[in-house]
Amino acid sequence: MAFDIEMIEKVYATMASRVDKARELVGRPLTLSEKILYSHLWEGTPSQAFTRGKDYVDFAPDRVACQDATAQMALLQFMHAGKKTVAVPTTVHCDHLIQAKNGAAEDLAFANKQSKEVFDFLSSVSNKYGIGFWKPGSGIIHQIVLENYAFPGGMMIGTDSHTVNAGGLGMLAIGVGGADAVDVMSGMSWELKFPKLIGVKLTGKLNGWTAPKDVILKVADILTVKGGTGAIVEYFGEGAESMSCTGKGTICNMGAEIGATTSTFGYDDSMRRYLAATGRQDVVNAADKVASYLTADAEVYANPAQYFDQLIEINLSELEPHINGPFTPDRGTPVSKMKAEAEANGWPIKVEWGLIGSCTNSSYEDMSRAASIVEQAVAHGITPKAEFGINPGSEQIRYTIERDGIIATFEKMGTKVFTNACGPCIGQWDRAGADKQEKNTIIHSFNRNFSKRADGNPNTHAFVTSPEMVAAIAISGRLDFNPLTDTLLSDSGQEVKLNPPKGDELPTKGFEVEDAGFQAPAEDGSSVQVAVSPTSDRLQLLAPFAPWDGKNITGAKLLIKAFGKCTTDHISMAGPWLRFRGHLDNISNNMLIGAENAFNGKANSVKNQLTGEYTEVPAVARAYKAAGVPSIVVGDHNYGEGSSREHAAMEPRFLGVKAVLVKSFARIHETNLKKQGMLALTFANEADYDKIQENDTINFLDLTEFAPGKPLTLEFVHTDGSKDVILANHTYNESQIGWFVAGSALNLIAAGKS
Ligand code: MIC
Ligand code: SF4
Repeated sequence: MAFDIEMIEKVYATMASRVDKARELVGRPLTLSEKILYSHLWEGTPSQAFTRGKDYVDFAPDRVACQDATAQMALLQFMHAGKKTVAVPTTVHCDHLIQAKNGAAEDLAFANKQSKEVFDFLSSVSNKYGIGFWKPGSGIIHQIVLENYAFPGGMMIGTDSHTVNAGGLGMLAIGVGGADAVDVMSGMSWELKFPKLIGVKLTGKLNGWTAPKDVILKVADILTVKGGTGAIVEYFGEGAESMSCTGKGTICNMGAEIGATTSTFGYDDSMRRYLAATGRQDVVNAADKVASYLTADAEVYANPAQYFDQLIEINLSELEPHINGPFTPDRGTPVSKMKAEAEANGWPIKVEWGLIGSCTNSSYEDMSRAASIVEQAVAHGITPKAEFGINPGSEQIRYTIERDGIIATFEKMGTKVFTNACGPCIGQWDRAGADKQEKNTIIHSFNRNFSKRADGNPNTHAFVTSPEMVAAIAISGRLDFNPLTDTLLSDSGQEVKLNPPKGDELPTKGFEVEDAGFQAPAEDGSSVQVAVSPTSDRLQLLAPFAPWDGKNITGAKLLIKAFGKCTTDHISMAGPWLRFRGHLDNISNNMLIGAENAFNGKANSVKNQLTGEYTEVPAVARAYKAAGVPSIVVGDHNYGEGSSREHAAMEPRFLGVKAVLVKSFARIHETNLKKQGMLALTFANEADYDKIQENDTINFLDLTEFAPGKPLTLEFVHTDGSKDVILANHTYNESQIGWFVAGSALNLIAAGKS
C-alpha cells in the first residue's frame, strides 16, 4: 500500500496546482467532475476550457483494473505492445469465471480446475508485467477496488463497465475496452470525449425500506438506458451525505445501466469512515488536506441548474422502494404499484429465486440489512417460499460476515452461499431446470437483467431491487408482496408484519480476513515465461488485423439488420461463452447470435446472400469472409449497450465485417469498434434504417476522403437494381482515423508510432 499513498499524494499535489488555474480558465465555479477531469489532463494537453460533449481530450488515469473475462484479451493485446512492465498501477481480478452451483467450496474448486489454464495465464502475465493479481475467490473486482484502491479525486479506468462503482469513494472511474486499457498500461494517454454533466440533488433522508439502490432504480427510470450517454452524473445534497460509502458505490455502479460515462460523489464523512475501516487512514489524512478540491465549489451546489447540463432532484424522504424489470434495468415500478403492473403485464407472480450479491450490492451493509429481514422471518417461524442465494463481494466481507453470524442467519433459511464472485450475475449459474425454458420470475440485487442473462432462459423474468427487498420478496415468494403494507403468514398460521431492515454500515468489530487472495507481482518479471498452448481452445495468441487497403469498400453484403435492443449480451453472449474469452476464433462463434433479424424477427437466422439459405449469423459471416466478400452490420438505437467486452467489436472485425451502421451507439462499444479498426457509423437520417433491405449490396463512395467531421456516403444497391444513397455520420478524429488506416490502434502501438 505504501506505493499507493505516494501516488495518491502526487495526484493531490497536481490537483492543488491545477484546479485553481482551471477555474480561471473556465471562468466560473467548478463541479467536482470538472476538478477531477482538469487535474488528470495528460501532460502537455492544451490548457483551454473544453466543450462538453464535443472535444476529445487526453487524460492520464491513475490506475487500471481488469477482470478475468476481459483481462485475457486486454493482456493478449498488451503482450504485443512491447513493454517491460505496466506504466501505471494495474490489477487483475478473477471473478467472472466461477460458476454458482453447489456453494462456494465445491464451486471454487471446480472453477480452479476448469479454468486452470486461464487463471495460470493471467497469474503469469501479471507476474511478468508488474500487475497485482487477485486470485479466484478473492472477490468481485469492484468491491476489491473500493476496499483497496479507490480514493477521492482519483481517476481510473477498468475493463468492465461497472468500474464506475469506485465513484462511491469520490473517484472518476470509467469502464473501457481492453484496447483502451492497453494504452494506459503502455504509458500512453487515454482519450475521452469531454463529458456532459448531469447533477442529481438528493434532499431528505433514506428511511424505512428505502435503500441507496432505490435512488439509482429511480434515476434509471427517469433517464432510461441511454439517458446518461456521454455524461458524468454528479450526486450531491444532504441526502448524499447521509448515505454510506458503499451505498454511494451501489448508485454509481448502476450508472452503467443508464449509459453514463461515470458517476461520482463529493468527499465526505462516509468516505472517511469507509477508508478508515478498510485500513486507509493515511488516505484520509492526505485527502483532508485537499478536501476543498474533492468536492464542487459551494456555488455549484447552491445553484446547480447553472452549472449542470441537466438537473434531477430526488427527495429521499419520499422515495419508495422500487423494483425494476423485467428484461431491462430502466423499467421502474414502485413497490406499491407492482401488484397492478404485474397483473396488467402477465408477469409471473410466483418468485422462484432471490439472489443477493453482484458488484453493486454485496457490501457488509447490504448483507447485514438483508440478514435482518431473514432473522425476523426465522424468529417468526416463516419458511421462505423461494430459494435463496448470496454472493459476498469479497473474501474480506465474507470472512467478516461469517464472524459476525450473518452467514449463519442466512443459512437458517437454507440459503446457498456462493463464491465471492459474479456468479449468477453473469450467467455463471447452473440453475437446475433452466433448460426447460419455463416462464418464471426471479428477483435479485444485481444491476443487469437482460433476457437470458442469469440462467440462459429467455423466459426468466428477472427483477432488480435492493438486497433487503430481495430478502422480503424471496421469503414471501410473491412479486407483488409489499413489505410496507402486507403481512406474511407464519408456518403456524400467524400474521406477521416485517419491520424495516436494520444493519451496520461497517462492521462494529472491524473488518477481518485471513487470506484476502492477493498475489504481488515479481520485482523483476523479465524471466517469467508466459505460455499459451497452440492447441488450447481457451487461449489463442492474437494476429494483427490487416491495415486498410486505401480503397473504398465495395460489394459488401448486409450481414444482419438488427432490430430493437442489441446489447453486448446480444452481440457476444456471456454465460457459457465466457470460457472462450481468450480465444478470438472460438468466441467468434457467438457473434450476434442474440440479435433479432429485422427481416424475420428471429435470432441467429440470417440470409446468406451467396446461397440464399438462412443460417446462423457467425456461419454466414464466415462464408462471406471465406469468399472474400466484406460485410456490414446495421443496428438500432443504443447499439452495444451494457458491457465493456471488446469481443463484441473484435469478433465482427475478425469475421470480416467492415462497418457497423446504427441509429446510435453506447459509448464504450463505439470506442471499442474504432480501436479494432472498424467503421462505427450512425445514420445521418434515422429513417434511412428502413430503406435497408435484406439482399442489399453496399458500396462506400467516399471512404478515400475519410476525415474528421465529414459524413461518409454509402450506396445501398437493392436486388431490383434501384439504389439508396445515404449519409453516415461518424465521430472519428484524426488519430482515430489513424487506427482505421493501420488496421487497429494496437498495430500503431506495436509499430511504436503512437
Ligand atoms: C457484465 O456485467 O456484463 C460484465 C460481464 O461484467 C461486463 C464485462 C464482460 O463482458 O466481461 C461489463 O459489465 O463490462
Ligand atoms: Fe460481475 Fe455482475 Fe458486476 Fe459484471 S455486473 S462485474 S458480472 S457482478
